[in-house]
Amino acid sequence: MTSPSLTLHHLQCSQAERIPWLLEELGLPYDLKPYKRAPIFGPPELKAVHPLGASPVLEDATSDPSSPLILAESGAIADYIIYKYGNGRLALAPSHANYADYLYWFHFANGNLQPAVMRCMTAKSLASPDNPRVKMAEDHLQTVFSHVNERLKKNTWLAGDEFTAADIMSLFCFTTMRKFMPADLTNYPGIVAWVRRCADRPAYQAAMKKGDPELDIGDLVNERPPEMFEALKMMISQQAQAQNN
Ligand SMILES: N[C@@H](CCC(=O)N[C@@H](CS)C(=O)NCC(=O)O)C(=O)O
Repeated sequence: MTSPSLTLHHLQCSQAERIPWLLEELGLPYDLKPYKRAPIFGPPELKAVHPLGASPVLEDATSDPSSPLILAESGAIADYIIYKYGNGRLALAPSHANYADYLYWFHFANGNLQPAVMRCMTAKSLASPDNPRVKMAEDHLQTVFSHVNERLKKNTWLAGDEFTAADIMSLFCFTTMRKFMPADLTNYPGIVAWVRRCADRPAYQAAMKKGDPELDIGDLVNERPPEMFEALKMMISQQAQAQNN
């Protein structure tokens, strides 16, 4: 097989980190094009790559360098890489006893976990802590985190005994995303132990060093939330000042 020619359009401090991690685990070559947030959302240059201006975006020039394939959506990108260049590694095959677990937890990341964190983040940014909608969003997030915690108290990895792309898809919500939505993991020891198992993997460390050298992995894996993303912290304090004036 010819060596793949892959470029990752990588928004720093974002869920885009999933894809370099996957590629490092698979030992596949790639170029990484980093983009800084401007100051909170993606910079306009990302819109030139994909209409949504969101990241990750994969550019695959392997078959046709003059007209590379452009693919967004981290789940789709992960499946594409796994099946096109990874011989199915890091996925479980239909014949595997944990096939359904793999599918469930792979899709749970973007289908349930991340929306629950986003909902909580949005509710908290729009209303005061005692607002019933904030309370509902927090309760739901607790239910979702408890569900993941129970799974990880009984299993080393989300799909069972094997590390898979389901782990890669999910980690961001418990690490880097907490720089935007400061969730405390103290009550979720199963999740914390798994987060540390993931962060100990050389492929994760290599990917973070390439894509997000400014992020402190030690800070991301604590039970207590990591330092808030600086531009968001500033925005929140400016809003608070404006309300007080
Ligand atoms: N569902 C998409 C979400 C992509 C997405 O929204 N990425 C965020 C980073 S966490 C982004 O690029 N935001 C910048 C913006 O929307 O301006 C995926 O899984 O790839």
